[in-house]
Amino acid sequence: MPVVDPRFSILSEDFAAAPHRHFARLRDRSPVHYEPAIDAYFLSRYRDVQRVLTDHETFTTETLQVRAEPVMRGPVLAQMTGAEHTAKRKIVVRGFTGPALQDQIRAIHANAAELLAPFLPLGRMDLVNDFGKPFAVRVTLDVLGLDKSDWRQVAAWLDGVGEFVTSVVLTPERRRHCLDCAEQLESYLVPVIEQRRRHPGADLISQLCTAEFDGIAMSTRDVTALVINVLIAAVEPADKTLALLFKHLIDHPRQLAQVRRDPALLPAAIAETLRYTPPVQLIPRQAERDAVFADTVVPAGGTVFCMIGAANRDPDAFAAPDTFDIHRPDLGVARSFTAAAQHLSFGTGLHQCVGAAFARAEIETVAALLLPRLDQVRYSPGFHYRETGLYTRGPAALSLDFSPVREGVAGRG
Ligand code: 2IO
Repeated sequence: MPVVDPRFSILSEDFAAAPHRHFARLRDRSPVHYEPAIDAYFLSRYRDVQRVLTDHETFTTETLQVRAEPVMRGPVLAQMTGAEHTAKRKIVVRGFTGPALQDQIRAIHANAAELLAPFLPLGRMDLVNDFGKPFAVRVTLDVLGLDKSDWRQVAAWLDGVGEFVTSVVLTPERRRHCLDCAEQLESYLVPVIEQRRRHPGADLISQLCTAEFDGIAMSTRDVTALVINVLIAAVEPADKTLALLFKHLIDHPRQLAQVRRDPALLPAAIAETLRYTPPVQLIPRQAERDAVFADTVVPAGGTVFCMIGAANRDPDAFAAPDTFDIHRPDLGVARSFTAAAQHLSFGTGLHQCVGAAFARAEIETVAALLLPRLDQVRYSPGFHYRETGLYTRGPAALSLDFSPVREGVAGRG
């Protein structure tokens, strides 16, 4: 057995304050770190994480039955297998690529411009709470053809759903609250889904209602779960990725200047942000049978958490992994948003993120809109940077100052 500090815990405040400070020690000294309080194994090496996410026979997504299904109100894509998974995944892919994605980019641009406008003359904006969070919810509501004016209510329900799926520990009280949120979200969605089934439009909910696989249409329960899946997956990581991109660029002024000069570098800056600080830090799997990693056995039935942040900083996968470098040759920018991505921030294997192309378009469109408008962008005086979350992780806030834009000039260009 490797020598480990028995007092060290991933559930400690020390780890929560700065997970990346513990990654190297975990990879070197405790690559299969067991947490007795939650009976789960944490894997931190790139090759182990990659193995877990691609060996679908040994590591299943069955744990989502308890980790997701209760708040998704039905089975999500990631927990499906075989022909059902292939067929439904194709339907969702179609909803987020090609002509559908082109429409979505228009919605992304319009929502971003509208939300940004009031802040431009002020010269100050919290990129997380003033912009990123409302933006992500509103865009997703537009894509689904839901009423944008409900965004605050939907955001509150999604907080509960997100807390449930991303919890590492959950008290009975919080669990009840999360389930209440999910039930209310379901009651809000079901009448809309039934209506779209009768009168389909061009939105994603209508596509899900009318799409067929093996000649069978999806039930309302299936569509509800997929819609809640899309809502949480599109909302939860979006503000984090955007804020982390700006944080890293502000902290690396030379790279910020390069991206400003050459916006063609934006995809590399986004891909490197995803590698360096993945907004989704953990991906759970369940061992179908005993699995051996070096000198440790994960027993059949055991829960495994893939530590994406630690894997993405494994020196066996990336040179100088703790350096943020948009020019790193081992990033493979062109592949970074595809199944061949080198970083593991969209997962890998059969269940790799179906929304990766949408995520790229979203962050790219918004960053390309913000960068030229946020001239002289810097942290607001007295701003204290802090990240939260073990499962999904990002800045609690990102208060930025920039050169105020005179009214009337905003929105041009
Ligand atoms: C809803 C963690 C927000 C997904 C999830 C149980 C399934 C799946 C993910 C991401 C991001 C969420 N898992 N998206 O990790 O759809």
